[in-house]
Amino acid sequence: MTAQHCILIGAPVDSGKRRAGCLMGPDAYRTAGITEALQGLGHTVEDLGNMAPDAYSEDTNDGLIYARNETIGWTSRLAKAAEEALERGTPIFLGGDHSLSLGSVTGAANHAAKAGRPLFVLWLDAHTDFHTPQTTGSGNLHGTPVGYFTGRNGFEGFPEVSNPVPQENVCMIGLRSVDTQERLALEDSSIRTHDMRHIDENGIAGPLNRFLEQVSQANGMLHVSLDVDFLDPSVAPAVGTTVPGGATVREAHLVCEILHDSALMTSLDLVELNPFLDERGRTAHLMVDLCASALGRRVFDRPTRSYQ
Ligand code: 5AB
Ligand code: MN
Ligand code: MN
Ligand code: MN
Repeated sequence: MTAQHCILIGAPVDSGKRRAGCLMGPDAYRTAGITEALQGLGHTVEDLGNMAPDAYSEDTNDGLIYARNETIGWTSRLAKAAEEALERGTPIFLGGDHSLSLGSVTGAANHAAKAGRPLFVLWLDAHTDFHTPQTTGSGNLHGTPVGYFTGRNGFEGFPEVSNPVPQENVCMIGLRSVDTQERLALEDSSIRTHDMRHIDENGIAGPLNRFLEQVSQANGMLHVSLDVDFLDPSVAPAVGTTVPGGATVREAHLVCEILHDSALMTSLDLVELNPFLDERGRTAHLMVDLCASALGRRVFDRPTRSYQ
């Protein structure tokens, strides 16, 4: 296994929805031993501590969109953090709610553009997060990151997306709660969507391997965004948006193990953990274990799969 330089970026973003608690996520991951787990696999770990948003004008929260300006402040800060960290290692964003991915993914896309490589995004989530501030029914921006980084209209006032991720470079797995507006827009797009029924009928490895094949053939960089609610709430209760019927512990580990064997993942988000809702740290521990699988923890070695 190749040792990597893992750069932990604490992103205590709590502005993407009204229910508070994700701001405790980064410290919960540290308490659950993320640094030690990665070091134990032979990686070097640099913890940048917790970031703060760029300066923003105060939110009034009298319109539909909740904490818009604060989220804008986070977006510009985290985009810079992603771009800088990718110069030196593998950034791992410790969330924070999913609105942090407006920043982490656009920063990764800027880096990839400078490196002359395409960026691909694997979205592991119950939701598609494909809203724009115009289509959202809840006004919660954690439901909009994919809309933003693929360059949809309607994000006036947000940092300009200089390098939108092409729709055909986005693959979603784990879907089981999609709003009508999102579904209509997705049907009109070339984003690859795999709902839980597809996983039930065909297994989770097939769509993932097909996507990784595509990443490899394009010599792409790969950003992985893991939302806690990708997992079934019975095994991962520490999340505000529980949707039954999610991935099992083994399905999630298999995804991470295959990701590791592919050697294609270049950055990672761990998002939506709300430690306030956890049961004795079990969700935080599971997320740390999944991160470890993605960075090389295994029972026995397997021959490395070549995707060329
Ligand atoms: B998450 C919903 N589509 O827009 C909305 O957890 C849920 O980051 C968004 O995936 C869930 O509010 C956002 C109903
Ligand atoms: Mn999400
Ligand atoms: Mn760069
Ligand atoms: Mn979700």
